[in-house]
Amino acid sequence: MDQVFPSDFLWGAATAAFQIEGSVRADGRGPSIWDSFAAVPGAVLGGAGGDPACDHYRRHTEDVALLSELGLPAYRFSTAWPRVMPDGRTPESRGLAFYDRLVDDLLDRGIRPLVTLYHWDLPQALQDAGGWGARDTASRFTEYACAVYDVLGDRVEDWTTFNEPFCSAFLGYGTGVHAPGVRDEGLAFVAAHHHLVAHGTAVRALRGRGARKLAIVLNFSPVLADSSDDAHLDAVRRFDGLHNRFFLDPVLGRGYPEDVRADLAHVPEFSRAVLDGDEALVAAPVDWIGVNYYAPTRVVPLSGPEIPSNSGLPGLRGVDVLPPRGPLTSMGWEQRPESLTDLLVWLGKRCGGVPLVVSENGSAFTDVVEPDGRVRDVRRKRYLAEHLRAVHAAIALGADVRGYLAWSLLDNFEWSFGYTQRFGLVHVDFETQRRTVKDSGRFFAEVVARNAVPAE
Ligand code: GBH
Repeated sequence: MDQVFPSDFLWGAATAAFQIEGSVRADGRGPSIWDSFAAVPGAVLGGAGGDPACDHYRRHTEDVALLSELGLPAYRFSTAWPRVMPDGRTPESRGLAFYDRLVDDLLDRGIRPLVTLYHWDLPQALQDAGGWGARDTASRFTEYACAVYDVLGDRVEDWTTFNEPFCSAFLGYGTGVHAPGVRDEGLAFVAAHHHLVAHGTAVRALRGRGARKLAIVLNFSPVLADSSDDAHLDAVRRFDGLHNRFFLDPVLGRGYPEDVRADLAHVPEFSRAVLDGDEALVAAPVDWIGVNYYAPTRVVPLSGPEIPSNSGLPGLRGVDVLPPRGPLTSMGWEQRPESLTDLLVWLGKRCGGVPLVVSENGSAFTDVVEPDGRVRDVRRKRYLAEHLRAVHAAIALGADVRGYLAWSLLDNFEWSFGYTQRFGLVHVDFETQRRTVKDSGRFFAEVVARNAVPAE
């Protein structure tokens, strides 16, 4: 029996500029924090950087043709701020022209573009001026958002401000495993707040310019524990607060969660960064919430509420993260599709009428192109099928999920893992730039064509 999706369900695939484009010096592009970070020895596996990545900047026509060949009705990509404004402030028409052509190509093929304005590639010039630690960066972001909107807004309906501010702020300025590689607990929260201020300000500005659908993309990780005694429940609450509610609640207009604020008493920089009126600013209404889901997190309480966490997550105390269980992906992430159902049902209730789109979901495995030209990625195909059934189950349970965008169209630059982790529906040979649709890609194309996933 097939599990059939709603008739207007949106299917597609996602990418991000820095992960696929390459051509980091073309057409006046300025350096981003990821160019600088990748140049630091030891920051990225294999010493890899953003060039040539998938050489998408030069091969975009071929890649749009690939989307079309797979029959995907939607494509989520990000615009690179350092192409549009090489110094973070001054528009560069050649950078804007690239996205202008890309959107036209997509529309010519009947593919709906969803634009993400920020997927982690801050212009280095703005980092030099304080980066997300500086409140001014939020104003610069709004100007950048408007510059992109003014060129693409007549053809692009869906706009998302940020991809995963959690990663950009907490991993970029807290754990330092992402660019700009800063390790400063206080700054991580200041940066997080400035992302949200930028989101709210940009949503208002774009709404004022007539944008039809505005959204933000957040990453979520359902939290599991081995017991439901008070200590375990409190550990779950703490991790969930920081990981899942910290960004969501202010966007939904509820302000920062009270319990998280209390847990953050030891981070005075945070409450100092939140000015009067900021929470109202962040609360600008959105039309949908993008949900990125990969894996759950397992936690255990520590013997005291102030003991530092092994996760290294800024602000987190009294909670350790346990190793993942069962079948893992090559990232070492747990495969647990029921957590996606739980997450979507929970969000469906919490978001009170704001529709959800699964804006990223996918898995990394080691893939090889076999002599017959096929990539038999059985495990990715299974992960995909199981997670699509999990989305279907959430809809049956009442969650308002409007679409599913697979991560990713192409194998690409997987941040600090460089080119060692492959998430694509399409295999990329990084020597020859040859693209090969994987078995999982063919499978996804069938699901999309039939608007249904085969039951187990
Ligand atoms: C997404 O990030 C990105 O949007 C995308 O660019 C990327 O390629 C893709 O996923 C695959 O990684 O919270 O410190 O314990 C997902 C990032 C990975 C964030 C797991 C949270 C857990 C580390 N998520 N991570 S931590």
